[in-house]
Amino acid sequence: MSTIALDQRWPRDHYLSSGFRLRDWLLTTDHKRIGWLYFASITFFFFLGGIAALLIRLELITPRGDLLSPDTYNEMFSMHGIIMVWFFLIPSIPNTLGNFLIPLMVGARDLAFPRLNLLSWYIYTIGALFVVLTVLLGAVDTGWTFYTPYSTLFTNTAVLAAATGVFVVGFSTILTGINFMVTLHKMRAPGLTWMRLPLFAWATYATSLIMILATPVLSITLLLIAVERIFGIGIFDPALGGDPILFQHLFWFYSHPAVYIMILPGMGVVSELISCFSRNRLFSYKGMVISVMAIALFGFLVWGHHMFVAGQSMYAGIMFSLFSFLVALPSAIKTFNWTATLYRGRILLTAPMLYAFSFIGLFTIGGLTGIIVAAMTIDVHVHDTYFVVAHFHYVMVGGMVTAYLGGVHFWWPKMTGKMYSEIWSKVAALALFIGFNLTFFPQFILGYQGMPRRYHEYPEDFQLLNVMSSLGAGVLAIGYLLPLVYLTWSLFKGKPAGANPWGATGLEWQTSSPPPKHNFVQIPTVTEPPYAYRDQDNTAPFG
Ligand code: HEM
Ligand SMILES: [Cu+2]
Repeated sequence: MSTIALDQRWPRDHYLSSGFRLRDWLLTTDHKRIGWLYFASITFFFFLGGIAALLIRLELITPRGDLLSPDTYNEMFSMHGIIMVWFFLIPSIPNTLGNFLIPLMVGARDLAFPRLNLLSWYIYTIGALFVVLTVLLGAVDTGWTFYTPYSTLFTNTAVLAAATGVFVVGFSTILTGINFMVTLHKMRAPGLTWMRLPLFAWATYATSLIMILATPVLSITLLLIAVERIFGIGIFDPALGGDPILFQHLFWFYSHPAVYIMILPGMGVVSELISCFSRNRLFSYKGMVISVMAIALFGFLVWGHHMFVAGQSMYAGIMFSLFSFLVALPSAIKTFNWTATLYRGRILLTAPMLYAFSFIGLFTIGGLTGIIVAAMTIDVHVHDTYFVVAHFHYVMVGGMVTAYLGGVHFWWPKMTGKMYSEIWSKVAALALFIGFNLTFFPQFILGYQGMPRRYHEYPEDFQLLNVMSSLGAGVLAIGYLLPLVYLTWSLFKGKPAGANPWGATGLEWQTSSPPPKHNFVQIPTVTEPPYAYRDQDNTAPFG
């Protein structure tokens, strides 16, 4: 183990030490503390959604519906999807890591609108808690997509309450997007040109664009459900002159771009990790920036690939299929560029790097199967089967969640000033990779063989693959619980990290760990391109 004479001292004054009372936290406008507030609430919702997932997998161990009643099963997968998509996947990386890092990365003392930032957290938390309370009011059984006419005409569950919660959380998303956007435009340190911005910041920028442009469409769609349910005005109900397919158009016009709200920040995180731990400049920085922006823009053109079997015209289907193939191009460019960065790099197998490797592998499988379902003729067979379930879990969990954990480990020393356990973190990363594949790979086969999604019973022939999947879910759960334990442990017992334990580039590493309350005593001036890793960095200390 090599060590260099880095400043390992604990800073005397830092953002965590300035005020310990509850009101110092609940009324804080410090972006770093708000990052922690999000961290706490998002982690809470993640485990809540996880419990629902485990119940689903427990039910599916046997072909009979013996654990949950059919209605309870429907409510379980709806709660799982609603919590995970709206309250975990969409806000997680931007609101935790983004909040913490963006001002540090651009050399600013805070986000552009610190109080708006705090307000966004309150809106998010209250909206999400509200939905969780609807479970007590009789739950929701529409799935996370709220498809009409089921949601407006047939179900007697708490659709309106849940939709209200998601509607409210949307404001938090929009405000956060505006905050990042203005910060990135207006508050970059001298010399930090757009082409010197870290890729995580670029990814946050592209994500903010989608947040601001797409979220209002979702909000209006949810309002229309309320209008139809409460006033009986025919918007989606054909009997009243409405159009049931209209809902799907509006919903996916938001929700397809929303999947890029989830994955783009993950790509940003992985770019930082790959570059740092292969001690190499990121291959084709400009190509990465262009492809991030291209993904964000093309993402708006492909919503109809969710509706190949919903009765849209063949010509519309052909165009949506074509555009979907096109989105895969910039995604592939990014994957090739990460690989090219690794090539001839000096690869250091830290826990964050293991997560980055997992990301590349799993996201590639998710992306390639995305192309398979984007081919209209195949989608007719696999639509609404477990094949689609496997596809989106490979991108969302294999992609986004893995990148999130990689990022949390990478920046943990910066956020807390402490190092975590080297061994346990690697064990967790490995458990996650194995558990994940065991859970979701069998689902590709199940779906391809014809097992539909959202059923709580199935033919006996499907049992073996379902048992594998449920076993995997158990391993996966361990992979998520472990970090909770050793990261918390590190808060109290971890070794001091020092300002820059990874020898990484980037302004955030020029502050002490944890950073001072206002980030920078003197605003830094940037003179170098990003990722200027050089040979001498090869001797950086790794615990
Ligand atoms: C290469 C890029 C991608 C392509 C071409 C693609 C294509 C598709 C297609 C055609 C479907 C509809 C399948 C069906 O319902 O029959 C689908 C479903 C889905 N995809 Fe992707 N996808 C891509 C990337 C992603 C990413 C990056 C995410 C998330 C981070 C994602 C999340 C989803 C979700 C959530 C669904 C299912 C929604 C539902 O019905 O509940 N996809 N994808
Ligand atoms: Cu889509």
